[in-house]
Amino acid sequence: MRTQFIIPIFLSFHAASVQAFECTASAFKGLLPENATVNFATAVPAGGSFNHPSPEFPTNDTGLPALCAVSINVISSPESGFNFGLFLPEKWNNRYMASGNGGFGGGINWNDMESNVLNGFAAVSTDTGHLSAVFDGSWALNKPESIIDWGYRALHESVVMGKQITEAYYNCQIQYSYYSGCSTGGRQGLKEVQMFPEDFDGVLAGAPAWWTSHLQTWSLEASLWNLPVDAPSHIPSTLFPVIGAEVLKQCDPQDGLVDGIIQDPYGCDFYPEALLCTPSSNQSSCLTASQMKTIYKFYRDWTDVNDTFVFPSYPPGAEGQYGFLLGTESGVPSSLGTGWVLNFVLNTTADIDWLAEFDYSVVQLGDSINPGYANADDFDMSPFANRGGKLIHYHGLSDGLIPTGSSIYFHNQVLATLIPKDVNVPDFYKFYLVPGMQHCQASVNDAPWYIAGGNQPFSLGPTVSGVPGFDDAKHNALLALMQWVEHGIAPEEIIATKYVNDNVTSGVKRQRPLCPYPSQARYNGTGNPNWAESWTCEDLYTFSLVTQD
Ligand SMILES: *[C@@H]1O[C@H](CO)[C@@H](O)[C@H](O)[C@H]1NC(C)=O
Ligand SMILES: *[C@@H]1O[C@H](CO)[C@@H](O)[C@H](O)[C@H]1NC(C)=O
Ligand SMILES: *[C@@H]1O[C@H](CO)[C@@H](O)[C@H](O)[C@H]1NC(C)=O
Ligand SMILES: *[C@@H]1O[C@H](CO)[C@@H](O)[C@H](O)[C@H]1NC(C)=O
Ligand SMILES: *[C@@H]1O[C@H](CO)[C@@H](O)[C@H](O)[C@H]1NC(C)=O
Ligand SMILES: *[C@@H]1O[C@H](CO)[C@@H](O)[C@H](O)[C@H]1NC(C)=O
Ligand SMILES: *[C@@H]1O[C@H](CO)[C@@H](O)[C@H](O)[C@H]1NC(C)=O
Ligand SMILES: [Ca+2]
Repeated sequence: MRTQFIIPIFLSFHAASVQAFECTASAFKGLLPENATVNFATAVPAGGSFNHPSPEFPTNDTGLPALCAVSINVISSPESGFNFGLFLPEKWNNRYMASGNGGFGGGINWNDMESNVLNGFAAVSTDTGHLSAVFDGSWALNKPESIIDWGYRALHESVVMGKQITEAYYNCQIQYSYYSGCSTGGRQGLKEVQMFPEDFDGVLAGAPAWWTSHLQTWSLEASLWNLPVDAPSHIPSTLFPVIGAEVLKQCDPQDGLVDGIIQDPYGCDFYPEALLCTPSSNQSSCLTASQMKTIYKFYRDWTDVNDTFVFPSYPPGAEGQYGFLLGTESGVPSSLGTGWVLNFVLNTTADIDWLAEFDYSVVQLGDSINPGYANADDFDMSPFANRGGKLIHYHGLSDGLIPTGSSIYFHNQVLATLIPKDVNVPDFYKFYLVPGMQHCQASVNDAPWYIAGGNQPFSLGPTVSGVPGFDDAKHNALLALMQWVEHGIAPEEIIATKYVNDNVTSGVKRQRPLCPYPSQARYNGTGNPNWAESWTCEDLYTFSLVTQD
C-alpha cells in the first residue's frame, strides 16, 4: 500500500483580524508613498472570476476564493515604472507569497497568484515593468531603466511595498514570507536571495534562467550550430524524435530499470554513432556523418576561445523540447538569443548576419554590461543562510529550454564558494533534479514531475492548488519549504507525482522520490515501480577507498 506520511498541515485557514479598511482604490491610496498610485481595487466574491489577461499570462482566473484584488503602479525612475498585483483573501493564513515571470515576458502573474491565494496566502506578483510575451525582448531596446526593473528592481520593490499594504490591510503582521517561481521566475528568486536576503524566509526556485549573459547567448549559439538549413550538418526537426528514441533506447536501461524514464541522463554513456546512416538504412531516420558533428555539439558543453567554459549542454533526453531552439527550419535563430543580444546588449535594430558576426566576444560584452544586473551569479548566499533563510532549487532533466547542467553548475559554484567559508550548504539550500521533467512542468513518458512548484498547479487547471490527494510536506515542495522554515525540519526526498493525463481527477499514474543532489533514486528491485516506496535515494558519490598493501 501507498504510505501516507502524516505531516501536520500548516496552512491553517485562520480567520483574519478585522480589516482596517474596505477594498476600494481610495482606501489603499492613503497607504502609498509618493511614487505609487492605485490602478484598481476590486472585491471578488467566492467562486468569482478575475479577468486581467496580459501577453505573458493570457488566461483568466476562475473559481477564486473571496478576496480583494489590488493593482498598484510604481514610478521606478524618470523614464520607467512597473505594476504589481495583490490578492488579499478574506481567509488569510498570515503568510505572504510572491510569484515570478517567464522569459522576457511582462505581465502580473495572476495565475500563480490564484494557486497561492487558494491556499490562503496573500499573493503578490509584478509585471516587471513592461507587457510582452515570453519570447519577445523588443521592449528592452534603449530602455536601460526598464531592463533594471526586469532584472530585479520591480520584484524587490513590489515585495517590500506589497508587504506594507498587506499588513495595513489586515492590521496584522505577516508571519512568514515566501517566493515560488520557475525559469525567469527561478532567476528572480535567486536574485532576491542574493541581493535582498531579508525579503523572504523561504524561496522555491525552479529551472532558473540565472546566467542570463551566457544562457541567452547559448540559445543563439545552439541555434547557429544547426544553421544554415542547407548545410550538410543541418538536422531537420523531423529527426529530433528519431534521436530522442535512440537516446531513450540507450539511456533508459542504464539506470537499472526500463520504464521510459532516464534517471541520470548526464551520466548516460550515449553512443550517437548508432544513428549513422548505412547504405541500407531508412534514410529518413538516420544521421549523416556531417549531422553527427552537430549532435556532438548538442551534447557537449559549449567551450570557446582558450577552452573557456561558456555553458553546459542539453541533457540527453530533452530532444522532445529542444525544437524550441533548434527547430530552425525558418533559418532564423532563437529569439531568446537574438532578442537579448539586439535589445539588451548591442542596442540596435540592425539586421545582423548571425552566422558571420556572432562569436564569443559578444558573450564577453554581455558579461561586461550585465544588462539590468540580471545575472544571479553571486554565489555567496551566506547572508541569506545566516538569517535563517531556506532555498529549495529544482530542475527538470528533460528541459529543452534551459539546460539542466546550468543548475548543476550553479549548485557546484555555491559549494565551491561556501564550503571554504565553513558554511554547511545543505543546512539552507537543497537541490533536486527531476528525471523526465521538461521546462518547469510536464514530462516525457509519464515521468512524475508535479511538486506544486512555480507555474505547476495552474498548468493543471485554474482551481488546482497543492498536490491533490497527497498534500503534505513529502509531496508538495512548498509545504516542504514551509516545514523547513517554520519548524526546522529539513526536506530530504520529495515525492513527485504524475496524474493520469495530467488530470488531477483521473488519479495517480506514478510517484517517485526526487533526491537531494547528488543522490539519485534507484529502483529497489522489488515492488511496483510506479510507487514511490519502491525507490531509494542512493548517494552514488559515497564510496570507501580500497587501498593496496
Ligand atoms: C478573459 O476576460 C476578458 C475580459 O473579460 C475577455 O475579453 C476574454 O475573452 C477572457 N478570456 C478567456 C480566455 O476567457
Ligand atoms: C518609492 O518610494 C519609497 C518611499 O520613499 C521608496 O522606499 C521606494 O524605494 C521607492 N520605489 C522606487 C521603485 O523607487
Ligand atoms: C522511415 O523512417 C521514417 C521516420 O522515422 C518513418 O516514418 C518511415 O515509416 C520509415 N520507413 C520505413 C520503410 O520503415
Ligand atoms: C586567449 O589567451 C590569450 C593568451 O593568453 C590571450 O591573449 C587572449 O586574450 C585570450 N582570449 C580570450 C578571448 O580570452
Ligand atoms: C547598450 O546600452 C546600455 C545601457 O545604456 C549600455 O550600458 C551598453 O554599453 C550599450 N551597449 C553598447 C554595445 O554600447
Ligand atoms: C479530467 O477528468 C474528468 C473526469 O475524468 C473530466 O470530466 C474532465 O473533463 C477532465 N479534464 C480535462 C481538462 O481533460
Ligand atoms: C522495495 O519495495 C517493496 C515494495 O514497496 C518493499 O516492500 C521493500 O521493502 C523494498 N525493499 C527494499 C530493499 O527497500
Ligand atoms: Ca529507466
